[in-house]
Amino acid sequence: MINKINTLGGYFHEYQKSTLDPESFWAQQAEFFFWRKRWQHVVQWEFKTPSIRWFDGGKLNITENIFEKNLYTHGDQTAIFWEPNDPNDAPRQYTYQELFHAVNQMANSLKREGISKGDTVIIYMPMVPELTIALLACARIGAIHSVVFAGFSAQALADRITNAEARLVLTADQGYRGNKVTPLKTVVDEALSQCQGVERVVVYQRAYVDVSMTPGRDVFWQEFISNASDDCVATEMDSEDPLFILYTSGSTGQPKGIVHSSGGYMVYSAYTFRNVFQYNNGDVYFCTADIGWITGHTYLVYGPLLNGAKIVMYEGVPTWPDAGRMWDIIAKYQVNQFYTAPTIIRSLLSMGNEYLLDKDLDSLKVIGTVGEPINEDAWHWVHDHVGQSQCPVVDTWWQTETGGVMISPIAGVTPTKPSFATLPLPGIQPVIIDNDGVEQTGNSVEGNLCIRYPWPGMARTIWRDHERFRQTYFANYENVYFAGDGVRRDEDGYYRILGRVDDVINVSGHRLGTAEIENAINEHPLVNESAVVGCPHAIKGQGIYAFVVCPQTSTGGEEGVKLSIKQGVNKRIGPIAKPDYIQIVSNLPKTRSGKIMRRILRKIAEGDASSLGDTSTLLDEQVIDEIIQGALVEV
Ligand code: 6R9
Repeated sequence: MINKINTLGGYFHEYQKSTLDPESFWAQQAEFFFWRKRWQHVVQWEFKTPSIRWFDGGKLNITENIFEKNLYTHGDQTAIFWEPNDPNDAPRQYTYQELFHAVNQMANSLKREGISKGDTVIIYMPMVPELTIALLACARIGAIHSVVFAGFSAQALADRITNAEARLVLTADQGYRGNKVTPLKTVVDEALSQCQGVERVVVYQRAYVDVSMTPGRDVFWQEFISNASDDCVATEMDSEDPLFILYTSGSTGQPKGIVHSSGGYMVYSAYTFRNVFQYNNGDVYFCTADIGWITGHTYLVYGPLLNGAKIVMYEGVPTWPDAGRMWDIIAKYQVNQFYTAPTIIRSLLSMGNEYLLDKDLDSLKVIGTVGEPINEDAWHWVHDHVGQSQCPVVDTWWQTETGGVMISPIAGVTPTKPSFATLPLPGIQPVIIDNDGVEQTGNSVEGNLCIRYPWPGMARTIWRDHERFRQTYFANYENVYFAGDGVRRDEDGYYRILGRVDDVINVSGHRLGTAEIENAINEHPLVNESAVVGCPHAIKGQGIYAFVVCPQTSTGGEEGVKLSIKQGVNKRIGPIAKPDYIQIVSNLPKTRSGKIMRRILRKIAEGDASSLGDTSTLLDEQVIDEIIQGALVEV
């Protein structure tokens, strides 16, 4: 079993060990896994190129560490409790043994199809157990999975299929989320009409509705796996072989295919899961994240399953059929650890406490949050009412790129402070650097959050674009990883994340690049140009505010144009990227050299026009007055 820290003294001791001698520290953690062949070097790295290699020379398969290593002790134990969208539908369960067979059967079917180590597979599925099976089946045979969140549009899916060079897509006929039905297969068909290379589409029948099936290309899941053996020897992987690609937004238009490794990611996801949540064998753990995001990868699938955990996987949305659904699920499965997002907490909070009445939440031991800063109100509400003041709340800071939690309390061990991610986990060395590249030492300082030394779970590259990887994370400041977040270290040495310092906005915990949204808006035939910034939003954390230059709004009037801009963004990216506010302006504030002054637009969208700062480099100051007068929020 993985080392678990139990006391604050123990934490400081482990932390010190991990910084004084990181190699011994991580080698010790890696000992708990089954390696076909032991590594030769714990870590080899330099952040210039960058080149990061963990457990080099080691051979393994992550699924052998989920299954073979543990089946004799907990093969009959539940791995997945699956809760359907509709509470009246039948739930499903898998033991580790059953999951193992299902994974093997799919793995063999993929092999039969000609998929092998190093091939990429796109997964565009709803939150059903088969989604987890799909990931693990890929991992079993060394295929690199790339999950695309099932809320993304056909165009966004096509972009990812093209970039990942996938030959095979796994999807479903439909997905259910609350009272909404998503026609996933139709979206896949549309995506495939816009990209090349996909030879096979496997369709899981969630709803058994009629879908169009292209002969020779499309096959139903049941048929695809029929007659495949449920016995499949795992493919041997090098530690540094890619396990998966997951796309995330950056500050420029194109999403980045973040690549994670097999060995390091395994060690890091399992170690952080056990420690942050203080998972004990037999506990029931519930993470509300969709597997389409990194949280679902690391803390619904890999971290928990590597620890032999019992997980609850929920198909639907937190407010369906009403705002008590989360509490019903916790009571039904007697959940011990509950990991969710501030936006979900805020939305449940806003619906009132009556949904908590008579719910049995006594099983809860730990509550975790992730995705964005948690405001104090939400923190106190979840702590007092959901956790009944008995559960530590762990505010976990991390990123798609970091692979696992970086700065977070260890539940019940680290004293918490509302809205603080508190202290770094062992092995993580945060540094704060100002915009001039000067490290801010000591406490009560603020600046850009960077990390000094590699950790096993960190991303290794951007798929097919290592130069962008270097530029984004390693070029701004020398010899550190640059996270893109601002941070404050308070007088106690506690870390408080302040939000992104680049052009990324965080809507309901989901990262969206402003450039990506602008590109989508600019595709509208009547739009000349646009600038998108974040604005405060009570539930989503940040909303999307678009300033749009659109000289001819005649057809359908201004409202008509706004509606069609929203539809365009929906089609290009997906519903999460739809602007909350669209302000039509005659011009954008620009510098003499033609740069849009986003700083000013941000202030206006934040309702803070009184402190615009220096506007002397503006080409035309009048445009600011016009924008302030037409602002859609109070300024
Ligand atoms: C895991 C995940 C990463 C960005 C990150 C930061 C924000 C995540 C946070 C947080 C404050 C927390 N973020 N956790 N901000 N407190 N506890 O969310 O990955 O989707 O890649 O987003 O989310 O801005 O840089 P990802």
